[in-house]
Amino acid sequence: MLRVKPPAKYIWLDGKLLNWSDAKVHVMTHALHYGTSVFEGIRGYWTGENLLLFRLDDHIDRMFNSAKILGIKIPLQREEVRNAIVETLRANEFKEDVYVRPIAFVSSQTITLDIKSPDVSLAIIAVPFGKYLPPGGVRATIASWRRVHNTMLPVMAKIGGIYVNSVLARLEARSRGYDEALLMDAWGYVVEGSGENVFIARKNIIYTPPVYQSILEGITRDTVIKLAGDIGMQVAEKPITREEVYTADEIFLAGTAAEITPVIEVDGRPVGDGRPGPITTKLAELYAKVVRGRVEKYLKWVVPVY
Ligand code: PY5
Repeated sequence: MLRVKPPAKYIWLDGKLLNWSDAKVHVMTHALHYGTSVFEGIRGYWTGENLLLFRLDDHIDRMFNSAKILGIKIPLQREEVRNAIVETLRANEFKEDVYVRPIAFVSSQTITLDIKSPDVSLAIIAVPFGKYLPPGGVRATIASWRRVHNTMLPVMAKIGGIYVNSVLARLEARSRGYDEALLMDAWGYVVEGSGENVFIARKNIIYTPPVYQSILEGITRDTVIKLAGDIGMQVAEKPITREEVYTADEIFLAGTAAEITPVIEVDGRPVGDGRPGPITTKLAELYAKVVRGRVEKYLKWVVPVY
């Protein structure tokens, strides 16, 4: 058992704000055995005056879509989930950057696989959060585990069980001394990081795999595509080969946790000259401003907590 100081005061569980150490589930919980949960990861940025949640409604929409795909019913309406997230953050009185993790899970205490009319619990956890990947650049490796295909598991949904695929790839990368894994699909196209979408730049064009290549439809991915377009950069969605990765001018990972993080090496080969490139740097700087509500045009994407 963890005996360290809890990272936050309160966790929201099924309508109540509980003390961190009281937010528990039973060991017979269906989701613990079978991975039957849907979750989100949302960042909140502390500006010195307010806590701004980035693209909150898009995350809530994706969580409801994940639940629809899995076939479970989140016991609240969208608006109620939104209010519960804000309530949890206010109760914790955060005055720093945070990561919010809403999770709906099948809480039935049963051995059977059935989730026909399941009990579904909803928890909202929020913790102080800094950088997820080394901000100066990631050393990545192409994992031997392949990304699961959407004919096998619905990877467009953020379902707990699907993350075993990511955990294995990341474990492999870390155990071989790399910071992060890149995953190929069954056909050998590089499709994703373990918890990030992937972008490459070659000859001033930015490429990222299309949604039909069994990727999570990342909200940061969407942000990058829109920001790049708005500042006149060319972005194309197309399958990316391993050779294109090894010879890219720039590579970066995009995700809520990762934000925009440059990849500076893949499998011992430097990306470009081995330093973060100009396209990545420009996008990362713009992204950092946008999420902190410093760009008028994108204020629609931030939701103040206080
Ligand atoms: N692909 C995968 C497999 C992911 O897990 C994530 C997010 C993304 C892409 C990027 O999606 P988005 O931009 O919508 O966040 N990963 C989570 C995150 O919060 C969890 C990481 C441990 O970034």
